Amino acid sequence: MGIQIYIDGSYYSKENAKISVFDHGFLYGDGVFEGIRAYNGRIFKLREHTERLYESARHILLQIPLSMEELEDATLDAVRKNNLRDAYIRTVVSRGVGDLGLDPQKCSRATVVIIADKISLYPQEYYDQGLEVTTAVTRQRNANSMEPRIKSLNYLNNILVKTEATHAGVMEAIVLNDQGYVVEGSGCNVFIVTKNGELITPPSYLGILEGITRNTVIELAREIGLTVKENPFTRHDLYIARECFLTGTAAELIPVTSIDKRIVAEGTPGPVTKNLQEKFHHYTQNNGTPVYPGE
Ligand code: PXG
Repeated sequence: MGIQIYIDGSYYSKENAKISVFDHGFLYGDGVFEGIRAYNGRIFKLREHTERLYESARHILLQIPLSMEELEDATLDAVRKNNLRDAYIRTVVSRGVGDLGLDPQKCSRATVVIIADKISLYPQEYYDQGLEVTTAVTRQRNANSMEPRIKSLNYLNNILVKTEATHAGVMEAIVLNDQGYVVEGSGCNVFIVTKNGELITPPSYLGILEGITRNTVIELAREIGLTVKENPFTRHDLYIARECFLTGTAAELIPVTSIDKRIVAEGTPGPVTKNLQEKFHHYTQNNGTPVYPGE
């Protein structure tokens, strides 16, 4: 039996999990989402993801027809229903069915979808040897028009960035904002280690999605005594960094060993990156909301 997908309180097979073409999520990208992981039978940072979803929804005046607790229960249930221990969970809340006009008030009820599936991991060699990346020509969308802190269904900018990476023959591209500051990847956050041994990541006010993996890595880094700063930096700082890595729910913590064909330091993952990878792995295996009773 294939996976069972939650739509508005009922479960459907993959073939039958369908949404109306009049849903404004489809017509306009009007909605919000989360990508969440479960490790070893526990959902990682469930409360943080749920809060971010509700904050994104709040900004766009989208009423989620469940309380936070109800949505968390539904998320746990969707993982349980599919007998998963390690999972990738995609929660989508779209504006719902309306007419062909823009007006969200014509949509009477938001649609809630939870897809819990097996994770397709990045190949192990990326974690061990690191990724080659490029910097994208596409800039970050301006926070005055579409705030990057909203995890909305409008991911076209990110898709264009990902396409640039693919065309360059690499897995990920790093995005700058309209002022030339480094912000993030197409679906991940960016860190560098400077020659002073400091860990730097762009501050959220520059226009980034404030990653939950990012925030966890900042905490873990501080616990081991590293100086962590949320400071703006440019492409030049990327090129002269001693280490660089990406973080995200899908990527976890992946070293970057080449940027626009410039080798990062020795071209192999550095000691700070490797240490944090290990700390992060340990953390994910031992924290989270249990999916199965008695665990
Ligand atoms: N920035 C952006 C733009 C993202 O979409 C992150 C940072 C990292 O945030 P978290 O909370 O996951 O640490 C994301 C993550 C994928 C994928 O398949 C990733 C994301 C969304 C959709 C797909 O890599 N978001």
